[in-house]
Amino acid sequence: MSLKEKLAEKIEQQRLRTAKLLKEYGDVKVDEVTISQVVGGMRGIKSMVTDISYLDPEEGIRFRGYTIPEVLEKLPKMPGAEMPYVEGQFYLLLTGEIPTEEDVQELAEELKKRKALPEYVKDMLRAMPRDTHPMTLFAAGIVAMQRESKFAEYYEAGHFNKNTAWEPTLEDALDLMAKLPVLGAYIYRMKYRGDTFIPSNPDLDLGGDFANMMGIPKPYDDVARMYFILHADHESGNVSAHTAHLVASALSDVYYSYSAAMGGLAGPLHGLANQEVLKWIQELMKNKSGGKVPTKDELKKFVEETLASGQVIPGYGHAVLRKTDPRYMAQREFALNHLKDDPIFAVVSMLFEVVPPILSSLGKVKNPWPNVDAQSGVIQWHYGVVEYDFYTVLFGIGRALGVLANLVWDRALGYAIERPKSVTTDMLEEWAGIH
Ligand code: AMX
Repeated sequence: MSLKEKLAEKIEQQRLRTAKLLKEYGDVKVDEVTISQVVGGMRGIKSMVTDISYLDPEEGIRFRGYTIPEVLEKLPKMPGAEMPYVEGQFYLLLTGEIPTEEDVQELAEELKKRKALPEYVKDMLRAMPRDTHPMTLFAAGIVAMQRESKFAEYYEAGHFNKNTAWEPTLEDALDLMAKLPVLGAYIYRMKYRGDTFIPSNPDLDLGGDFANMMGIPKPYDDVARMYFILHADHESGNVSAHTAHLVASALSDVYYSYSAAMGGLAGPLHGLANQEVLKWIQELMKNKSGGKVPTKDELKKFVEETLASGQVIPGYGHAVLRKTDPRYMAQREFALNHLKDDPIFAVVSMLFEVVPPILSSLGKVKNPWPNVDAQSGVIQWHYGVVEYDFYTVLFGIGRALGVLANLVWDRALGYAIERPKSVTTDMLEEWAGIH
């Protein structure tokens, strides 16, 4: 059964479940909302649906019900690879099923046909100032390709129909997913490698071809696969996923939606944190320990100084998680195998011992444990991707796997345009009994 046929079958079943919930149980209460949630970024309010992933505060992310160790173990791998095919993760997120090797190959072939980057995107990127942030180039490249949207074409032709709208959305999702690694590598080679581009190799899988286009030898293909799989999704309330869902709820296509999401991912409290971690560690090594691995006492002092200056410890804490991020642990395992002698990894490991007790002692940090960003930058640096600014682009390529799967399902289930209600401070004071 092809991916599209499989999805059609799953969508039909899921529509029945959603329709029943709406028709018979629409008035069932899901949550109550407090003033601190309304003022405090809607934290924790249960107000969205997604079956692509679920973030348990204690256990971390589950992709379609599977934990990270399960995903890394169960998804098909190519002979000799340490990490599964990225295409397999995309298939899992789209359909909810662990693909067979054949399913993966079919999807990989589909993506290969779609990966050419339009020439006008390259021209546009080259016309932009070279000191433009790579996330700006990435978001601009995505929105520039909006003219390719099959959903927009379908809508403009007057074909919009709630039953079929997911089909052109799937086409767009496959097109964009195929092009994002090419776009990312193009930006990298243009900006940091003096316009020396390496063409895509049609024989390689998504992770392998990304490493090829970046110009980085093995095991960077496995690093790319791991990075994209781990960053694929983190349920739907985070800034990038929510932004894409919100924009798409206006029936904007995936190009508009995903480029908007990238604006959110570029923020320091979201995707930018992975570059902050590395910057912070290198500043410590340069200024405090003469370029060497610091002692535990030097490290503690640096952590305390950072906090005293009013800054957060990058890579630690999370809005939802309350334990060490399993994405941190998966990357740590890889680093323990491949980066044993890397001095920055030595500091990352020491921070894992030093930071949590200090953050806990502050009494206000809800999660003193490391998140994904505490570990990912050091691995990129080790393999020669030393341009911090680029790390969020890598995050953006990976995050598309989950966000695009969600957008297909948003259209399939006919989710409504988002329109939460805002209130005034006067109203809050009145409800609080202040007046
Ligand atoms: N260092 C110092 N203080 C921290 C902290 C950290 N790593 N994490 C949280 N705190 C502080 C908050 O600043 C807040 O202080 P305040 O009351 O004085 O403003 C207090 O602890 C309570 O915050 P919280 O409820 O525990 O966290 P949050 O949900 O408000 O914020 C996050 C979550 C991630 C923004 C925050 O932990 C943080 O800034 N961490 C560092 C940046 C980072 O690693 N971001 C990456 C997140 C993952 C991702 O999206 N890629």
